[in-house]
Amino acid sequence: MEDLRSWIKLLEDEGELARITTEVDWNLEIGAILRKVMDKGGPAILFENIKDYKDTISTKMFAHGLNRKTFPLALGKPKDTKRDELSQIFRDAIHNPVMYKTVESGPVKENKITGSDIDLYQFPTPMWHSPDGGRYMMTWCAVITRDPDTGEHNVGAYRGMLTAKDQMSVLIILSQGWGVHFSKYCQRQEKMPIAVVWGYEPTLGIVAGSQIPMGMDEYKVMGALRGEPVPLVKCENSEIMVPASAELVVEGYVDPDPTNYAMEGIFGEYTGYYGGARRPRHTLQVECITHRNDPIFRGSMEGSGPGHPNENTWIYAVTSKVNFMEALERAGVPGIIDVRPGPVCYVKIRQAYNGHAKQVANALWGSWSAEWMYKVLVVVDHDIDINDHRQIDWALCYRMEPGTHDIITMPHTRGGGLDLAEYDDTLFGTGSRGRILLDATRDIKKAKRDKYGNLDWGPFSYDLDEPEKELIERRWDEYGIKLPERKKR
Ligand SMILES: Cc1cc2nc3c(=O)[nH]c(=O)nc-3n(C[C@H](O)[C@H](O)[C@H](O)COP(=O)(O)O)c2cc1C
Ligand SMILES: [Mn+2]
Repeated sequence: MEDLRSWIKLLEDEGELARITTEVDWNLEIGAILRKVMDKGGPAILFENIKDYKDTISTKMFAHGLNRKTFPLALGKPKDTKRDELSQIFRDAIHNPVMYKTVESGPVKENKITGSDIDLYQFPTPMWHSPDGGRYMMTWCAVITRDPDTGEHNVGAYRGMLTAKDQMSVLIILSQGWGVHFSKYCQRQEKMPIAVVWGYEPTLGIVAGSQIPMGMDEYKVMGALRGEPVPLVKCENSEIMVPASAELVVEGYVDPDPTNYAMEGIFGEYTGYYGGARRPRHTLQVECITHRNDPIFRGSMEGSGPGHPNENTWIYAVTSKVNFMEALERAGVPGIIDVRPGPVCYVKIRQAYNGHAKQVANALWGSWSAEWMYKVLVVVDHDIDINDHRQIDWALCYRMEPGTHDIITMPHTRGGGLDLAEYDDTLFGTGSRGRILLDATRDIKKAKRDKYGNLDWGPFSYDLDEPEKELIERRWDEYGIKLPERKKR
């Protein structure tokens, strides 16, 4: 796929797109429509008739491009592709990056706006949720920065609120990709050049919204996901490279000087709350806009919660499993059988020694991907199915003893800057979150060992001995007991 337009066409051909041609209001109506569409598992949406956006540079907005059914399509796979297969594709891409290619020009250069002609209100940014501090233009976008030391790009999705025709206020968390770059520019006492991209084929959003190992250029992971290099063009005012057929690119800089701060927040976040307190924050000062003819804007409804997915829900389900598994592998923790990411993270191990579950926790909490993950960690033994909550509940009840070292808390670790359960202070660059390990593995000192010293988890009171099992099977018809057909769960 070469651009957003070919992605929209593919979705339409697959019956996964709705065009809204009746007029809708950017002020809360679009957000409300998307909330319902996402909750009910509806299609991607192209808003083609937006109030106040008839004679503007952009008149259309695309949203909800990634969902359960379309995520595999974005990776060139059939709709019913299994999640683990998608995770494997992502994992292969990280390990086999494909260098981008530089092209001289492209559709994104069809129009160029500078100086006093810059007007971000020409693009149909919704007011997403009523308590939001303003209109968030930066939602499903890709923020591009370059490491001033190595030149590597970072591509990340970060929120940004309209504060003027040529300015947005942003939330820079210093442990995120652009935050690491920003710290370096601050030390040099330089402004950080930045480009924000809206509207390209879907692998851009996937890499922007996923945790990719720090220092790895996301464009190269995109190349691997696409199976071909991403064609990039140079920005007008910086050395940053952007997709040549993107819909819209906003170029500018972030100035470390606090006199350029503007109010930012609150914003309806993925945690289900309005996160990131309203306060003065850094701003993106816009110097130049380039866009295609009749550009399609891209946005997303970020609020989410149990039963209320957003677009990142589908990305995280696939990509975070890779980081989770690799953190344990890199640390060399043996016996890892499976992991399941989510608000609560589960690890299934074949326990070999005392402290094995703590080794798992230490490896995860110290790893680079811990920023948003592994806050609540449950470790279970090899005989527990981590996809079956009855089994997990059983292990938590009968293999974990509260008041002992089965429960370990680790206060004030870095990370999770938008989690309102924690001590909120993104003012100092990132959050500070506590973490908990629920060690629901069997106490190895109490487990039985066979004559060779192997751990034996049984016997279980519900297991029958072989002679009796055999006896009643043989005589079953004689008893005349009718058993109900077992329904498949
Ligand atoms: C719509 C949207 C908004 C986001 N807003 C922010 C944000 O304001 N700040 C932030 O640090 N992460 C935000 N994220 C999460 C990051 O995109 C995610 O952590 C990603 O891994 C960042 O890339 P990086 O690892 O290169 O920093 C947002 C994600 C999405 C999809
Ligand atoms: Mn990154």
